[in-house]
Amino acid sequence: MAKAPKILILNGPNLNMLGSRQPEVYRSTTLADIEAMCRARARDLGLAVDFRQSNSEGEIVGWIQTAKDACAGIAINPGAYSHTSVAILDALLAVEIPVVEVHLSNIHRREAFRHHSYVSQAAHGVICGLGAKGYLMALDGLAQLIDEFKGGEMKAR
Ligand code: CA2
Repeated sequence: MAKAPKILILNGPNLNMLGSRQPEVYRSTTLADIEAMCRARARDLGLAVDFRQSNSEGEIVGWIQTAKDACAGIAINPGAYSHTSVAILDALLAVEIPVVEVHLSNIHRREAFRHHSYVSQAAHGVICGLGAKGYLMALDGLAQLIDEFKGGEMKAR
């Protein structure tokens, strides 16, 4: 049987704190809850999952670089690095696999500094404001994008 295509799900700084504070913005779901939801959805879609979180920009860049050969797609919630990191943008532009950006909150209804995301320039799709369900939608979208890439309907970028 063919190996399930692997999706790298990346979470940026402070997302390990989910569920502990600011439930009015991020609800009460923990990152472990989100991981369990993603694993269940990935199983249904015939995908494998590598779920990671880091507070370090360099570590996230390194993981993106290794995904180029190891993974079929990336779902990323870059956290605050969305609004600051050209390094993460450059790494994503170089991988040549589908990328979907996810935010739990609607960044466009929040402070002005959250309205711009560098990462969006490398993303095939962006989902925000739908809480943890956004991660499941990212997986659904990636499953479709991977098929389109395979069929040659879509170029990496
Ligand atoms: O809405 C999102 O998913 C964000 O990526 C979350 C980031 C924020 O900087 C982005 O602008 C939008 C922050 C994640 C930190 O989450 C915490 C959760 C509980 C307690 C402290 C931080």
